[in-house]
Amino acid sequence: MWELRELTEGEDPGATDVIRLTRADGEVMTFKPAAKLFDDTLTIRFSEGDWAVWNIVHLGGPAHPMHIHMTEFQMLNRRQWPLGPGGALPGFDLATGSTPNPLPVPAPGRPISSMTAGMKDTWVVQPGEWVQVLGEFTGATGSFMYHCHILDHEDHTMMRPFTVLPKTIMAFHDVHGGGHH
Ligand SMILES: [Cu+2]
Repeated sequence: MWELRELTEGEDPGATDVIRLTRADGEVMTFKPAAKLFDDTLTIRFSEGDWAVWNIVHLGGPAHPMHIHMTEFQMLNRRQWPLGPGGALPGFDLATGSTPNPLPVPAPGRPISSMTAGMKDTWVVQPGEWVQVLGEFTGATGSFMYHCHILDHEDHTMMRPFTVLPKTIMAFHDVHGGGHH
């Protein structure tokens, strides 16, 4: 499970671990992992009261019930790239951990049922899906987790921390965590 950061202007993406996506508005975004393992650097930091959209992108493998602690979320949309043989995502190269070319804008995915549309903290994310959920990080501060709810997955690197800081503390950090995770 990777936390992605968007490349800065002119930054060399290298040959491995490069994820290229096309947003619904046609803009191509290029990402590299900012963190992969539980003890890697903290990259997601909110100020209490922040609203944030989380983007969960599943590039192949089994379904994952993704669970985010601390607050509840509403699913904004769910899109789907078509899968190839064996459920693999064409366009994602396992050998380099990269999408050599930008993945196209995904098609509309599974419809959001009235049950799924309610406030939730866990969603089953299927391979090839790009899910966006919106949540308000209010009511508590501290360090929290998000993870896959399958214990074997959680114990094998599918768990990461994020923090919610009081506004007065957040003022000392110049990087703002919200908006693009
Ligand atoms: Cu999982």
